[in-house]
Amino acid sequence: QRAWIARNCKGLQDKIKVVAIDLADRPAWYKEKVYPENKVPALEHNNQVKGESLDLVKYIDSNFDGPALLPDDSAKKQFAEELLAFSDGFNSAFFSCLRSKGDVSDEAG
Ligand SMILES: N[C@@H](CCC(=O)N[C@@H](CS)C(=O)NCC(=O)O)C(=O)O
Repeated sequence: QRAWIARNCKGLQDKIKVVAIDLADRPAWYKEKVYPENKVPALEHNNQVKGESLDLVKYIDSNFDGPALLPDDSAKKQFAEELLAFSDGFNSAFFSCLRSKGDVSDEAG
């Protein structure tokens, strides 16, 4: 979703086509021909396929037209990186709690 939001915020709806993948029923071609990691999101650009949503947000910001998503000021940029890293860690912990079958109250806290 964050890569999709980055694409939309930059107004790239006509330049980056979204192909929805049903994770419960992944098509074989996705792993075989597009992204061997078989995860979403992935972006094909200039005959190369890249993954990792946070990297894609930065890649889209740097390699496509549209309003800048990150500030120019280096201190603000560093703070933005910290926020992104924090939200990434938070998301990972949160989803690991959702998938866990045991008591996750400590981890969730
Ligand atoms: N760190 C990766 C995580 C990618 C990821 O785990 N995507 C999930 C959907 S949100 C996925 O494709 N899951 C399928 C699987 O793990 O097999 C990113 O941020 O892009």
